[in-house]
Amino acid sequence: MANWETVVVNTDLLICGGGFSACGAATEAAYWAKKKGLKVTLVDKAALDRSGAVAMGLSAINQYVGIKDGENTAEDYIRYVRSDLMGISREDLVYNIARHVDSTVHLFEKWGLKIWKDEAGKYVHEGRWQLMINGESYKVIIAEAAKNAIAAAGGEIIERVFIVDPLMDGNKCVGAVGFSTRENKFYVFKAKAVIATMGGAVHVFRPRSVGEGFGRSWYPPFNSGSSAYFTIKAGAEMTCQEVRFIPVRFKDAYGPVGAWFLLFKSRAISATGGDYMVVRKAELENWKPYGLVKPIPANLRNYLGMLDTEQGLGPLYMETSEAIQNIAAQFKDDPKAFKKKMKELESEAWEDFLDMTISQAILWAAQNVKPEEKHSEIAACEPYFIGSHSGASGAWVSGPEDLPTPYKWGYANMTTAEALFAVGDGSGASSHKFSSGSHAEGRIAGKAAIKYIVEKGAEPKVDMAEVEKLKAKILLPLDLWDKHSKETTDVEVNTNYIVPRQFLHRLQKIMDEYAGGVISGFKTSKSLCERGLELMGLLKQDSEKMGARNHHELMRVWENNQRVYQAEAHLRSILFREETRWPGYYFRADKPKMDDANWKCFVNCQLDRKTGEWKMMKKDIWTMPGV
Ligand code: SFD
Ligand code: AMP
Repeated sequence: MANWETVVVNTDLLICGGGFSACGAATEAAYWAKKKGLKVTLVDKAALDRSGAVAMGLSAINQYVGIKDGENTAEDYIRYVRSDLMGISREDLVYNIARHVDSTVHLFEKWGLKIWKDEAGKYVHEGRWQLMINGESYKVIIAEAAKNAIAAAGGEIIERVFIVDPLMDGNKCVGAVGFSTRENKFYVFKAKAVIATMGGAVHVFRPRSVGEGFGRSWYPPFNSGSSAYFTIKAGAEMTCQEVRFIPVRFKDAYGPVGAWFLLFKSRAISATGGDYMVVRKAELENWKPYGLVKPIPANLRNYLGMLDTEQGLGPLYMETSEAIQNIAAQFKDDPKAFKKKMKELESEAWEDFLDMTISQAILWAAQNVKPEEKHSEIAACEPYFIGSHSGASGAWVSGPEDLPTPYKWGYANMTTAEALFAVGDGSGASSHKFSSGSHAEGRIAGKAAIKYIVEKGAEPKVDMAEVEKLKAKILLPLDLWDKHSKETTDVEVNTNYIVPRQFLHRLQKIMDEYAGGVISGFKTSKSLCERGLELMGLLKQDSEKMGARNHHELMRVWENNQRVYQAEAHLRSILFREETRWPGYYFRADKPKMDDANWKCFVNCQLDRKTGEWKMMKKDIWTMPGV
């Protein structure tokens, strides 16, 4: 076995991940931990200042309810999420986040985030729930607050350590193991409670950007399903694993569309000029009641565009120039004011991308796109797993203590594995939390986890013999490389190992062709899922044959292994749900209709840690009384 030092870290609370929800958890937990003399440790695979989905910054805060000013209520937010997810949402969780998210946004502002204000000093809204920000340094600001809180409480932040597996004592999570991506160090974290918040999963499906564009995606390619893997491997129940997210984005550089649709009031059109949201309105009848709600659910918006594409009406375009001209038109009688407004709109258009998807601005420049003069191509992306945006996959977590929810087993956001909490992209069925809601949910879980430790926390019992076995398994790819890489002239062609990139392509091919990826027009069926699972079984056998030439490739190996668990949970859940509920995300071609009578329920799944068998379950939908 590779001769790596074992570093043991003892802590009370372990936060795995350093993204938006982790920063929320750290800020809140450190506050309570300081009062109780407890230690909080946060571990991130990257550097906290620029890790996770918000690494590049963002141009909007997508969840702000505005309760203080009477703009909306938390109940309004429940209605929005319920419809947008075609009836499938954990209303207790959505409510809990919605009632706390505004205070999180106010904290962001206090910490230095610039939120746009109008002349009357009110926040500038992009849409009903979204606020415009100058957000290039969004993550740096939020990370700074988390760092300060942990430092003030005497906690620890460990960067560039990749968390692999949970440590379990029966059904209780007692820590985690991982490895440094820079040094020859294997880490063992022993904890009384653990929060799993390592983002969603990207590159499970083959991306549109392959070859020279490989690595480009809308969601960050470095989020590889670690949250899902961690909670699945802990034996926790998972939910909505079939609910992937496919966003429509500016094509090839994945620039977000929200500001265009909501702030600039732009239309999207087909190549022949038809506005698919208008032309195809009748299709929405087939998906009622959700199809008739405003705003039309994200998957249905996608679906109408996809119908155009399928019928040869692509490419689709965002009518940027028309939108800009429409806004500036109010100044048409004053040439000076018109020119000024046009300049302002032009810079807002570029800033939207420079704040969060810089490559889109670069692509615009490369393709001579002037948004005020020329429309720009958009397309549906490859599927992602993101419980915090308009997807819903994640762990099944306990609801808030003060609500009459049936899904409650003690502590808010605790999974069905004791002492293991999940938030952000890691917790399921509570969509539309975005950056602010993820942070708020992190705060909720941070506080609950400290409460758990105070009331029930016991010294973690860690079986060090098991840890040694895990260490050998996790470092095996380095051994394979060392032993066999000199046997061939091309180190990437070897009968004793495959390199992580080859394994990743195989996984992506299975998902793309059998689970409804881009190549299959997002369509799948029972037979395709079954064949996909068969091939996945063979791929899993080869997972022990990945070789790694250095720390970086060792991380790639484990990212791949984690993606496989997310992929399998997805295939099994799509297979289990015998209907099509989210056209535009995926289409069960053999069950092309929504079936509320049998399938208006959550689909949950659970891996038996001892037998390796998956259990599939239906769970009832609970609606908030009076909402
Ligand atoms: O418009 C390990 N999001 C947007 N949210 C908004 O509020 N406004 C926007 O404008 C947004 N847009 C947007 C968004 C995301 C992206 C990528 C773009 C545009 C281009 C969504 C939010 O960003 C998202 O909801 C939250 O960030 C989710 O928070 P969280 O904590 O669940 O995930 P994370 O922030 O990605 O952090 C993950 C962390 O885990 C670490 N990690 N650490 C240790 N071991 C491992 N094995 C690990 N694996 C991962 C990561 O390093 C990171 O720290 S718009 O398009 O919608
Ligand atoms: P996006 O850039 O697509 O991630 O969108 C940012 C925010 O705007 C999210 O809250 C989306 O749900 C919302 N959004 C995007 N497009 C639309 C639309 N056409 N109608 C209503 N809401 C939208």
